[in-house]
Amino acid sequence: MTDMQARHLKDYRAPDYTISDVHLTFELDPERTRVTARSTVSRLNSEATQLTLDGDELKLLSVSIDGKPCNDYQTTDSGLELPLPVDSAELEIVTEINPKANSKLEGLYLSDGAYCTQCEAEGFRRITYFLDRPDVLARYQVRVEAPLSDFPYLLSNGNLIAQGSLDGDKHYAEWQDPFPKPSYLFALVAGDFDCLNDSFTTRSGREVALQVFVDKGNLNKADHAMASLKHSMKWDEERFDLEYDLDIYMIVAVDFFNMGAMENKGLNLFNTKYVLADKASATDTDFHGIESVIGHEYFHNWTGNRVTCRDWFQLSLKEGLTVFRDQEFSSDLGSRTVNRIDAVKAIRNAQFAEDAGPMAHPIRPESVIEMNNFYTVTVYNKGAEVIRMMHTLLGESGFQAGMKLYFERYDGQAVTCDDFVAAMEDASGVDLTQFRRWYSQAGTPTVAVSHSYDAKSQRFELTLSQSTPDTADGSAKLPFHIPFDIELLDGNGKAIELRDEQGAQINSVLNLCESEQTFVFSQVPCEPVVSMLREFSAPVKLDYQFSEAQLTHLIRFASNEFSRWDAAQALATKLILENVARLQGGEACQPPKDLISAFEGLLGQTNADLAFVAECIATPEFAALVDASGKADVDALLEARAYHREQIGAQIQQVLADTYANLANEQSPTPASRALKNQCLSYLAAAGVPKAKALCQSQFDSADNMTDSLAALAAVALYKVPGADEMLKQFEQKWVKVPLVMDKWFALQGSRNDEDVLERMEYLCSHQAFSMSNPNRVYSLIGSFANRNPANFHKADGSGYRFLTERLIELNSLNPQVASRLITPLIQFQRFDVKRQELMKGELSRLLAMPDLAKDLYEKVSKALDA
Ligand code: B3K
Ligand code: ZN
Repeated sequence: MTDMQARHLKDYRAPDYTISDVHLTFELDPERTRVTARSTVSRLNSEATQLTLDGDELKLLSVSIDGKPCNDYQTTDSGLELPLPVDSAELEIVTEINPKANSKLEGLYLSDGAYCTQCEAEGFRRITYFLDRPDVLARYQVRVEAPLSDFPYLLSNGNLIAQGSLDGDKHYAEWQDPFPKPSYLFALVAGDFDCLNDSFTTRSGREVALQVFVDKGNLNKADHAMASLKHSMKWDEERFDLEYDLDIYMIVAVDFFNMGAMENKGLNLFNTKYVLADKASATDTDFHGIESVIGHEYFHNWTGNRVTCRDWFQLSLKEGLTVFRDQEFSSDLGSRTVNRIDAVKAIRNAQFAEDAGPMAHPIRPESVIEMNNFYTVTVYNKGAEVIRMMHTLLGESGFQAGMKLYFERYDGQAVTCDDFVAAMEDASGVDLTQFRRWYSQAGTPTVAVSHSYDAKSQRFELTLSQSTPDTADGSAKLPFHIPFDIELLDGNGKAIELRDEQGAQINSVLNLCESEQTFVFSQVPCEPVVSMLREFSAPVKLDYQFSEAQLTHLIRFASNEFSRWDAAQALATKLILENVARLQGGEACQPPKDLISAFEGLLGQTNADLAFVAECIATPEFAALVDASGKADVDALLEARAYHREQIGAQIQQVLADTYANLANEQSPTPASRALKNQCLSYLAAAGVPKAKALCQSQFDSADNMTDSLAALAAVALYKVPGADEMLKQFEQKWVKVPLVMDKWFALQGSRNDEDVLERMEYLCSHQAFSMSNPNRVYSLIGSFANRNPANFHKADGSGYRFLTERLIELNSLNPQVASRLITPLIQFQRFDVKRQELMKGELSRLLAMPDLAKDLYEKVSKALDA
């Protein structure tokens, strides 16, 4: 029986023993790999007499201590216990593992014939018995042995120190990593690859060899990854004053990978999705994703590897900070506004829902059953928002001073989120006492806004009050320190200078620290329109009834582009929800008139950032609308949203068609121009205007890049434009041998809202290019069905929920981590009507009754049903 016990942050204890050096030898074999681990163990707690090591699915062959065989040990469900009443010892453990049978893709496994590893969070214990916890930092030396013909490349962390041939066809390589590291950063790869070589000269003049390893035949798709790596290295020197520290940096792309990528020291492992790209097969979004993930893993070298986490509850220490860093990297290299919009969408479309559901947790969780369940939008994305708020409060120079102090204090150590905040505080002098609540309290605060204006005294008062609803984790809800960025606009759209009661100029970021606070502004010549929460200055919801006129004013005049986008989205959301209410009352929907004229204005701006305009005119996602609804009426929401798109497409079809035509004729199209062009196309298809079919068909036929080809295909497939099936067939025939492109096809199929989609899903699950054992395929087909096909997933007869549950049952034994990622929409049932809630709960009960339910799913299902 698997251990379903939760572990708690409050129970953290420093380890009794540590391992300073470990020497690993791998004799690779698909089914019987032999691992010899020789560790130098030191006792930290002089009272300790027994060493307890973690282990999972290992066959133990032998144990010896200081060269003498030891039989006095015990294996348990979770590891190995042996008496060790000494201050130091040399421990040798030999285990045997079966990489071929490892379908969980944690520990050592085979991906399309290549050996590779994934150890974070607790995969190293599936390789050997070890102190598999992040506060045990050891120096690693690794020897890998394997047949030369199939595995010419033998890689591990650090520097290559020896290699040679062995008996028969075998050869070996030895690697040494000079930097002590926790076991989760260990990596090994053995296989046959094509390798792209390059180099980077650091600012201090050291030359670093760069290598990107890809499956044979894919070398021409590695250039963008390499360029992104070099940009990352340079950017981290310039913006954060951080230089790379080894002589070599390797990236290996593998097909079978549970998540995006992994920052193992000097040897990153990547999902092929975040490495391989060329114009023909990858979209602009893919290119951007690659740049950002390559950056993210590279930035971990300092924020994660050089300074790591004391325990897994501190995960946001490295993840929130590194997401913040990768967001800044993308913003410095590309459009800051569009990157900010993307980040905010992740919070509003997914993180708010997590806070409102059974898995709600603070960015530093207090209790965990399966650690892999906590690589969440809360820990990552809200964690990054918390770092960003500190950046707002301290300013760039204060923040960088904090980073400098953090590295001075903690380089080479495993530390806590509190240590990070203390460094920020000490370096800047800004008091972050109350701010720390963002680490311990879950939930999305709502800030309610009211105001009053006195024309005579020209005083404007803004009252902000905050409240946070209870969350499933039961964490406290004391007032947060909320940086609240505002702008006051006059009737002509001009910004009014912010002055306090005494008339002194003040900063646009207000510090809301109490439950309720009133801010008084003087010398305000007229009643202003207030732009609020500019740049999404805190991860909160606003409670303020903007009028349509105020929102259109903000769309036109807010000095900050993000605020203009935010106002456009708020207006669209407001109009869609008003139509939902009309439908519920048996009335007909009303066209979104004000929004339509705002869109005409936006599309008419000749010198605007086109990607920004594309984001402004985009329709809020179903998930964001559900969040804004409180309780969602699925059918009315879908109908109102579809009506909204049809109306826009139909009423401004001429402007959309003209914009489309201008952009389609551009001599040198850019990702931004494609984004806007394809947004126009999608509205025209949604409205079913007569020329949509021909436009889509001709774009599909003539596209020289995947962005355009996929956008045309999506427009016909999602809006039932005649000819969709033929185009899908053509696309399939062209790309059936390219798995990453087939993922796009699967994702599109999974999100089609046609009536027969479930039957088709059964067929697609048996498609030659599909496999339940490959996470990318599963996320594409099943994930898009569960997350991007609300009409079918939430079908009133429960067939969508049943379909997902059956796939989860399959995945529970095959790859529980993938199952656990997919279950999210099923556990977030609270937002839906009682009938749907019951259907979802019924499926969850079915899962809970399974005799061999993995703890990944157990944690989520049991919490959901308890709620
Ligand atoms: N640190 C890894 C994620 C590991 C997930 C383990 N289930 C990738 C990243 O965040 O950079
Ligand atoms: Zn990360």
